[in-house]
Amino acid sequence: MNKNLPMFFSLFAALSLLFSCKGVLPPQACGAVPTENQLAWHEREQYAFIHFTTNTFTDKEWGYGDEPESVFNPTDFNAEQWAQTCRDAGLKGIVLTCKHHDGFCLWNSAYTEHSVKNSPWLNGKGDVVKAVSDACRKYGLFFGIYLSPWDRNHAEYANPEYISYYRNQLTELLTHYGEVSEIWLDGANGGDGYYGGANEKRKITVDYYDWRGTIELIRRLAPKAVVFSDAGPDVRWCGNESGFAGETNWCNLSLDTLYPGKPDIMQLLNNGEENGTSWTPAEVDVSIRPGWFYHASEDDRVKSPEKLFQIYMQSVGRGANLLLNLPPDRRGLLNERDVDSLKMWKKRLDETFATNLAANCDVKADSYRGKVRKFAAKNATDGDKETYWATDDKVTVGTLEMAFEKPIVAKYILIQEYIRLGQRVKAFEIEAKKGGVWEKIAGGTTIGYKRILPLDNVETSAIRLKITDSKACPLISNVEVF
Ligand code: FUL
Repeated sequence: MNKNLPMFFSLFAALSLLFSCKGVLPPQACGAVPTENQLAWHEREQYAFIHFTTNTFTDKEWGYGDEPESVFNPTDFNAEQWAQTCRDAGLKGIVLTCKHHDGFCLWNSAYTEHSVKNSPWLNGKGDVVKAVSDACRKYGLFFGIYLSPWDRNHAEYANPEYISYYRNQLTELLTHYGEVSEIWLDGANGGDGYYGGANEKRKITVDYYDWRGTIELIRRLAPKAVVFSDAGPDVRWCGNESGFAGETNWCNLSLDTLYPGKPDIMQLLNNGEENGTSWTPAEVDVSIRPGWFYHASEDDRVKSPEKLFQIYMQSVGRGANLLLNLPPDRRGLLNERDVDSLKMWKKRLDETFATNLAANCDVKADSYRGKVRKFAAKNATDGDKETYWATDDKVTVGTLEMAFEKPIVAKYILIQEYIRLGQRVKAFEIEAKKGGVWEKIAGGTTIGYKRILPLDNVETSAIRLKITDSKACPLISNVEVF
């Protein structure tokens, strides 16, 4: 082969790319944008929370901190059953309560006696954190940690010494168990507790935890992790534990003007802020049972597959991530009832989103950026999340029309913005063509990373997405119809 050929080919490729873009520049970012870690977090979409500790054995939700270590004694502990169940249910990882408010540590921490090492389980040689992090790696799941800031066992809680204790434990967790992808900082601080025998109520000030210092430590020890708390910095709480993000859900939030007790803060967390200055997307944490921990009395109150599907639509379907809590029982296993419900939920998801009817459809837009292929309508249906349909700057409305070879019955539409350049869309409508006439069948406000809307089994030959308002030119990277 002529050795100059590869050079000709690359020159040709470069020229044709230049020609096809005709020097049209991509849009500039609009407002806050996600970091690489946040982008990776968005793609995880749904994963498990696991609440397991002495509470599982004392039948409580919040341990006081005085429970003897001897109560922790699962009879049939199997972290691989947890991981396999999660993987089979399409959950992408596990965030484990390594320490809940009672202060009991699921690993052998060098800094306390209140841990598995003083329990009868495996003669004090067991390590739940290791078992779970190993199982996660084996089943291709990410691993995350929950380390409760509030510690009702520790004598120094509310004193400066406790902050060093907390950071020492965080250091153990972030250095002994491989990569940690999410760190979950709980906001609960109920006041009373055992506190090394003091049995009293302790109050802390807003700046007690010095989160800035702790987050610096996290950044150093776990550079790929996202940090969740009520108000970020990387991921925010959605403002409720019932399983829904706002129908309007901005990933933006102004962290500098947030403070505990701010009026309407739950609503703010649920909706985000259109012009918020930080990229702080919402995570929806909800339990498959009424409680976060296992209680035999709740065995018949496991959420049904249908309820889980509804939660999925109100979390992932609204551009948030879903953190679904699965509490292992006293055997140390995910209970059969929970496993069955998860299986049926996964089946429902797989069946619902099995065939993307927009994959090979004929797609066109009323306008596209610089009239170059790189920003044309086809980029929204090409299955490549890095390409997108865009309009010219200043054009904040637009219509994307998908025509189907044969009439279809549409049940759902899934839309995604190219969030690398910021969240933009403020309002949109979905129309279907019926008997040659366009009819509005759905609509909404924000889209963000992902929006899924039901279309009520509409029979149609074409569907169009109308962006009716946007903060800047809309960038749509993906549209799918099911
Ligand atoms: C709350 C805690 O108080 C609950 O026990 C649970 O851990 C939940 C996820 O967060 O703030």
